[in-house]
Amino acid sequence: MYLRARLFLLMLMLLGWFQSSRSGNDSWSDPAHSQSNQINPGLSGNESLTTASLSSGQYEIFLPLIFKDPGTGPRVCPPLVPQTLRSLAQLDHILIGSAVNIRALRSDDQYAQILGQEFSSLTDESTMKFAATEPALDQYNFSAPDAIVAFAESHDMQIRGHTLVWGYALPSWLINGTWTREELIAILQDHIKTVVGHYKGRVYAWDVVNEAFNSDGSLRTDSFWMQRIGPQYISVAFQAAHEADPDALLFVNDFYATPGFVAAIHTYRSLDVPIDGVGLQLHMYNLQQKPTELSADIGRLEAEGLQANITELDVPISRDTGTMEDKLVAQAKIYAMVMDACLQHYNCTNFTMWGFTDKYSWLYSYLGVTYPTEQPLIFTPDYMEKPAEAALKNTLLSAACPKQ
Ligand code: 9MR
Repeated sequence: MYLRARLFLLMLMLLGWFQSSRSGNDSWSDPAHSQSNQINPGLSGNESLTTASLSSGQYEIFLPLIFKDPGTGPRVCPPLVPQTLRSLAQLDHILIGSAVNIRALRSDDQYAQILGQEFSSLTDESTMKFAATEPALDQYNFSAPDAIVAFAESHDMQIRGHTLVWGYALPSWLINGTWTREELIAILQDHIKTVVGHYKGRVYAWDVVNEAFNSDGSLRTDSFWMQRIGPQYISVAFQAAHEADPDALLFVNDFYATPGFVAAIHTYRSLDVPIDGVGLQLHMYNLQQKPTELSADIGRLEAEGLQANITELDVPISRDTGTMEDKLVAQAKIYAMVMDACLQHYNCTNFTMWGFTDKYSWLYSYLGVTYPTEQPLIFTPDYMEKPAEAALKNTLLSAACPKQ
């Protein structure tokens, strides 16, 4: 079924072997690109992520290659209890992440403690966006994201930067100003270079462009950037981000990876637009849905040599019918199925949820519903494990240690 992907993997393995035999190293990691090891510095020895770098036009793609041995599993398979999510995810060579609410991080000690303990990747939910980082032209404010980045670093967590170019979260000076197209291109370039440059070497991956595409791969026309700059804003944004931090992985973050969408990304890459991966948001509103398509989506990206990250998973339940118990079981199944789809593919390297505790979720204000009617995440408001959290742990452990 995944013949193309397997052939591609084989090609990468041979390339890695060739590189390692040329350099005389036992490991396949490419020391010239510390980004590869930065993906999860907690790994070592046989458990390390290994990378190959591929030339694609004028830039290189760095792909963590994840080697699983379903026959024997890793050397050490721990009991499920008392493993953390991040230690189990490490067995499967992926990062597990959460979006972070800055107010909660500053005011709720238990929130901070669980976040640092359970997750190996962190995404700033709001404070890296345009309106927050450049509230006035050429005046930048990094105090909130600096605090989040410092927290992540002190807990050995990787940071996904979110997001540089979006049609929302824009400052009024930008929207209401009178700009020529050339001035807006310069504003966009300056903004991206300043923000990415500020976090150079500290943010390992950026959601450069957010929600820019329709499902058929055409560009959305309701975006400020599309309306004022035109389609070129995509390449302008990626080039600026790449110049500011050539080692950062650069993502398109969107809702899907349909054939049309992946074909569009393919075209950009063939024009040397430095796109390393696609973030799949996955706000999954329908408990009855079977994310069976997801594995195919990730596989399509894999066949293109693109990383796939799950970037914003949450599973709202308030629109569904049934008892609360049924809904929580159905929710857990969806979390497990998404994780399973991610673990099936070597290019799926980061599994991030849009928060972790039902104490804080963007969906309460968005849907106008309160807890417990809505509860889209994996911990209760008092930080107890929900069925979804247990399902994720079981899926992670059984993928890494199938004989247990
Ligand atoms: O969850 C985020 C919310 O707190 C912010 O107010 C909002 C606007 O900045 O953005 C929300 O996050 C969005 C993310 O950045 C992009 N994908 C959809 C997310 C939910 O709206």
